[in-house]
Amino acid sequence: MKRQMPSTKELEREIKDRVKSMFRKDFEDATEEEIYRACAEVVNDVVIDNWLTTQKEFVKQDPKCVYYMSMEFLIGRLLGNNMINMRGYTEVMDALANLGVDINLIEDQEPDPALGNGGLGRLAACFLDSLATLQYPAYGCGIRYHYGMFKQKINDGFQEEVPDDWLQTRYPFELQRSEYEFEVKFGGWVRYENQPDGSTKYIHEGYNSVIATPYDMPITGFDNGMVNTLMIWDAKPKEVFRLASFERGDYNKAVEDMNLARNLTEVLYPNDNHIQGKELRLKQQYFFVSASLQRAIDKYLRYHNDIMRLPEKVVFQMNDTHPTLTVAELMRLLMDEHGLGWDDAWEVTTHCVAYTNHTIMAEALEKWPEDIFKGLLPRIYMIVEEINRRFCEEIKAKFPGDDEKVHRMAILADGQVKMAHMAICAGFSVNGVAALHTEILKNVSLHDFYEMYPEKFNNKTNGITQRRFLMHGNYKLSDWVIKKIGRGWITDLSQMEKLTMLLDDKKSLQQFMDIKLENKKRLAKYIFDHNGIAVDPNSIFDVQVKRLHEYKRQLLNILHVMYLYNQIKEHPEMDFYPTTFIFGAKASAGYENAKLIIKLINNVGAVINNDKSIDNKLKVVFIEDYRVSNAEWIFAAADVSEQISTASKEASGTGNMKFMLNGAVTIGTMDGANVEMYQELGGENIFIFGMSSDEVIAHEKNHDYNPVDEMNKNPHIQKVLSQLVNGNYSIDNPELFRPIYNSLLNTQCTERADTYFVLKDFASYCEAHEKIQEAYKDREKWARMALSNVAHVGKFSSDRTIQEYVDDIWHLDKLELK
Ligand code: DL6
Repeated sequence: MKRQMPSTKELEREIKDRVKSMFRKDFEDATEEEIYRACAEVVNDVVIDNWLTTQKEFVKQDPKCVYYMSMEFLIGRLLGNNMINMRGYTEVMDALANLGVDINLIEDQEPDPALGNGGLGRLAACFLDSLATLQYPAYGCGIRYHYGMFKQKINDGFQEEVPDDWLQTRYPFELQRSEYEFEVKFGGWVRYENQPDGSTKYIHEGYNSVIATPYDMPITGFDNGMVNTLMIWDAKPKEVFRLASFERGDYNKAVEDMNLARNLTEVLYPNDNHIQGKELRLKQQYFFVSASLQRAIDKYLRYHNDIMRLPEKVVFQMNDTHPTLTVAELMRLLMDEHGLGWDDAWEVTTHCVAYTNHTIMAEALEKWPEDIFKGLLPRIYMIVEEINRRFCEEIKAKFPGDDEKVHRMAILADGQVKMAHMAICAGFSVNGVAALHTEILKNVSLHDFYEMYPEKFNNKTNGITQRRFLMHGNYKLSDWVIKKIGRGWITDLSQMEKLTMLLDDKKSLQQFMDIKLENKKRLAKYIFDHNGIAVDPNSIFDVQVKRLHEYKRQLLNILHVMYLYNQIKEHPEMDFYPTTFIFGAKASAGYENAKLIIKLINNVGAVINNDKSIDNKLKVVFIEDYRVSNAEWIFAAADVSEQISTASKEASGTGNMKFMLNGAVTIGTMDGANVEMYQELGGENIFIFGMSSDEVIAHEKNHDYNPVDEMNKNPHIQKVLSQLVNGNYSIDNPELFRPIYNSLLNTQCTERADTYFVLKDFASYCEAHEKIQEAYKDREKWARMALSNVAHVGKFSSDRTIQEYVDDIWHLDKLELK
C-alpha cells in the first residue's frame, strides 16, 4: 500500500520530535541545518516504506528492468523533489511556517549532489524521475564521487575552482548496501588452461582489486508510491591494510590496493563534451560497469536459472560511450563466470545493450590508447580483440574490397580502442537525442555505421521533468496553471496545450506576466545578495546559462553586448528597452579559452554596470556557481532564453526546454532540439537566426570560410574586435583578451580561425535581437508569445521521451502498484 505524507499538524509534531531525538534540542534552539536533517528523516520514513513496497512488487511481478548506465547523474537536491513527488511539499512548507521557519532556508541547507557536468548528467536524472513516475522498473548505475562538479568562485572576474565536498557530513538520502558488494579487478595477466572438454579456461592473475560498495538512493515517482533505485558505487580496499600483509611480503600490493581504492571514486572529471583520456577515468568506467553488471546478473539469477534468457528481463542503456565496457564485461561475465560459449554470450549481450550518442564533437569521441587499455584490462582487451576481428570480417563480407571502410570502422585501429565503434557494433539500438542530431549521425558522423546497420538507428528527442523545473522551481506559475487547466499536465505535459485558450484573454495574460515579474524580483534579490549588483526587474532578463564551451558561443552573446553598449553610447537618444544580460557557466578547469571568456564577460560587466551615462539601460551579470538549485530560479525569471550554438554542434540541449516551460522566449539557431521547438511553436513565437547546419557542414567541408571577410564588411564587428585588444575592457593589461581575438581572426594561432562561425552569424544575431526589442515593447504581444511557449512545451517532457524509449527500445513492463 502506498504510504502518504502526514498532515501538516502531524508533520509539525514529527519534525519537532526528530529534532529532539537526533540533536537533543528543542526546536527553537535547532540550527537550520539540524531542521533540514530532521525534515529529511521525516520524509525518508515515508519514502522508505514505499521503497520497500516497490521492491517487494518487483520480486512478485518480476518485470523487465532497465539499467541506465551513466558516469553522471546530476540529481540536484532531493528533499524538495521528494516532498513534491510524495505530494507533501505544501504540508511541510506550512508545518515549517507554523514553526516560524522558511522552507527555502531549510532546503538551502542540502548540498547539491553535483555528480555530473551538465546536460548529459541532468538528462539521466530527469530520465530516472520519469521512469519512476511512469511506473517502469529501473536502476540508475553510476559512481559515488566524493568530490562532484567543482564549486565556482569568481575572483577579480576569473573563475577559480573549489572542491565540492558534498559528503562532508552524512547525506541523508543514501543508504550503504554492504550486502551487495563485488570485487573488481585491474591489471595483471591472463593464463589459459585447456579443459578436458576442449574448451579453454581463462585465469586472471597478478591483479590488483577493490571492493565495490553500492550506495542506494531512492528515486520517487510522482504521487504513485513507486520508488526506484539509483545505485552509486564507492570503492574500498579488499583487505584492510594490515601488518600481516607486510610479513607475508605483500606490502607493496597492499599499498597499491589501498591507493587504487582511495583514488578510484575521488573526483568527477569536470569535462563537458571533451575527453581527457586519463587512465584513472578508464578505471572509473570499468569499476562501475563491472560492479553494476555483477549486481544485475546476481539479482537475475536469484529468481531465474537460464542466463540465456537474460534479455527478457534486463536491458542496459549506455549513456554515451563512457559505459561501453558494458559490452566486453558482459561477455566476460557470461563466458568466464557463467560458462557460456562465445556465440551464446554474444547472442545475450547484443540483445541486452543499447547505446545513446550525445555529441558529434570530435574531441568528445572516446578513444583509448591500446597499451593503456590492455595493461589495465587484460582479459577485457582479449575479448575486444575478438569482437573486433569478427566485426571486421562482417564489414568485409558486406562491403567486399572496401579496405578503407574496414579501417575507418574497426574498433581497434591506429593503436586505439574506439569506444563508439564497439557500442554500435554490439548495441541493438543506436539513438541520437534530437531529430537533427540523429540525421547528422546517420548522414555524416556515423554514416558508415548507418550503411551497415540502418535498422539500429533511431531518434529519441530529449526531455525534462516538469515536476522539478516547474512545480518546484516556479511554484507560482505551477499553481496558476493548475487553477487554469487542472493538474493533468503534471504527469501529461501535452495538456499544457489547453493554455492556448487563454492566449487572447487579457486578464490571464496580465496574471501570467505578473508571476514572471515576481520571479524576476526573486532573482534580482538573489543577484543583489550574491553579486552586489542592483538590476531592474522591469528590464528584459536575457539569460544564457549552460556550460562554457566555444561551440555554445557565449562569446557571440558578449560581443553583441559590447556592440549594444557602443550603440547606446553613440546614440543616447535611441529607443532601447533596458536589458539585463545574465550569464552562468562553468568552464573545465584546463580549458583556457573558456576561462578567458568568463573573464571577458565579467570585465565587460564591470565597465557597463559602472557607467552612469547609459542610465541603467544595460546591465551584465555573471552568476557564480551555476548549478541545479539556482538554475530553477533563473529559468523561472527569464524573459529571453539564449540558445545560440553553432548549428549542428549542440546535440539537443535541454536548457532550451526548461526556459520554454517557464515562459521564456528563445533566441536561437536551428540547432539540436531548437529545431523541434520551432516546429511546435511556429516561427512567430521564437527568434531564429544564423546559418543552418547544412551551411555550417558545407563550409567545414569546403574550407571556404574566412572570418576576416566578415570583419571587413561590418564596421560594428571591427569596432568590437578592436575593443578586445585596446584595453577598453582591460586597462591594466590590454593584451589580456588577445587569445580570444586570435581565435576569431588569426589563422596562425588556431587550426581554423573562428571555428564556431561567431563573426559569420553576428549580423543576423544582432537583427534577431532588434526584433526582440520591438516585440517586448508590445507587452501584450510579448505575454502571448511567452504563454504560447508554455502551451506548446508538451513534447519536451522527459515522460514522453521515456515512453518512446520503452516502446521502441526497452520494452519494459509497468509495475502495478495499488
Ligand atoms: O543529451 C543530453 C545532452 C545534450 O542535450 C547536449 O546537447 C549535449 O551536448 C550533451 N552531450 C554531452 C556529451 N558528453 N560527453 N562526453 O554532454 O548531452
